[in-house]
Amino acid sequence: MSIELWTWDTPNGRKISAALEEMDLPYVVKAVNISKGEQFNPEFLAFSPNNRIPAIRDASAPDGKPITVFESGAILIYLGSKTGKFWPSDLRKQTPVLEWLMWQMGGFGPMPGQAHHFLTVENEQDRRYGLDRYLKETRRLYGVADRRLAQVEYFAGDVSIADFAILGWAWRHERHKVDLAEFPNVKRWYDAMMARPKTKRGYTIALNA
Ligand SMILES: N[C@@H](CCC(=O)N[C@@H](CS)C(=O)NCC(=O)O)C(=O)O
Repeated sequence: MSIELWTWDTPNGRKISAALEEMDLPYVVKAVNISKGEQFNPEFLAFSPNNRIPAIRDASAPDGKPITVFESGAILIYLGSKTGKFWPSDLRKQTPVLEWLMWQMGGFGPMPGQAHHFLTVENEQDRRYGLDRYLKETRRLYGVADRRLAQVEYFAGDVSIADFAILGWAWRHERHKVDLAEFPNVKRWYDAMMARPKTKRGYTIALNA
């Protein structure tokens, strides 16, 4: 049975379409137009109480019963646990996946997300401090990623759900004014991830129709 992916064409949304493709899980897209406020519809809020995409509805969890999951990090862990793919069960291998997934959820998402917000503020005085702060913090995070990827091919060694999470935001590097040429290890990783046919499908499938 197909998983329902409630989503929109955004970095957090793309994380999950790419993961579903990579895990060969059948899914149907349920578009939630966040620019029209559809994330506040009671039907969506009933299982995504923070009024944010993405969220999923899986009619058949591993125990055979239906389940819903919101928050992209939780969804990635759920899907990895369900399939046994990109989410190692061995604690030593799982720990770096969790570290880099949490690094994304806590920083490499919220910081560029704030930069995107301040880029839209028209009043220069209102914009300057926030934009400067979040662009700087975003660049710092790219530096952290670049140093990590100088040591390992993918964030946790092998391709994992952490890569799917981080890729969602790296996909918007132009929007937050980052030139990947300045972060050559990130660029090498980004190009390798985007060359994966299933990931590519996750980034091209329509999420807004
Ligand atoms: N921590 C959440 C963040 C989700 C999030 O911020 N989603 C945005 C789109 S990328 C959203 O739904 N925004 C709607 C709103 O702000 O009302 C996750 O990773 O799932």
